[in-house]
Amino acid sequence: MKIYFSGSIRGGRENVEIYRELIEYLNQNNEVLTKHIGDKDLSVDGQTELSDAEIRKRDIDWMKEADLVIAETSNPSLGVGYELAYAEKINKPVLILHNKRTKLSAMINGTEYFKDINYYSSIEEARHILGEKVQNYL
Ligand code: 6IA
Repeated sequence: MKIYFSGSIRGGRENVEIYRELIEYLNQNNEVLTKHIGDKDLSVDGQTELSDAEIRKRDIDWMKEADLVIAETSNPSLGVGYELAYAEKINKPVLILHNKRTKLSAMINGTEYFKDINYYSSIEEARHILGEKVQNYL
């Protein structure tokens, strides 16, 4: 399956290690189109080869190509919120992972389209959830 993994970039990179581990796990049996989300060396403030408009277009094209969007929402991010709304707009299946330590935005939790919201407290638990659930989207 092609997976569009969504996680915070300019919203803050505190959870990059979690993104990296989840992407590595998903990539064993699937193709994660957005591996850069888990790249520790992604320089958030530095120069980029692509303009922001080009980044957005490439991301939207990847999302259209994907079978499933998986969003890690624990770190609030405008881009992740936008991607979730875009996925709803184009009717793309969405699985959400959210750390139990924080409360998910009412705008996401209160959207009926986002039915598959999963709370976890450890990386092992997050991996277990993915192991159980991703196959349901085949
Ligand atoms: O608002 P945020 O930056 O936290 O939004 C993060 C989300 O938007 C991610 O799920 C990405 O899919 C997308 N996104 C935001 N910035 C980029 C990016 N480079 N490359 C790919 N996807 C992105 C931005 C330049 C980088 C060097 C900071």
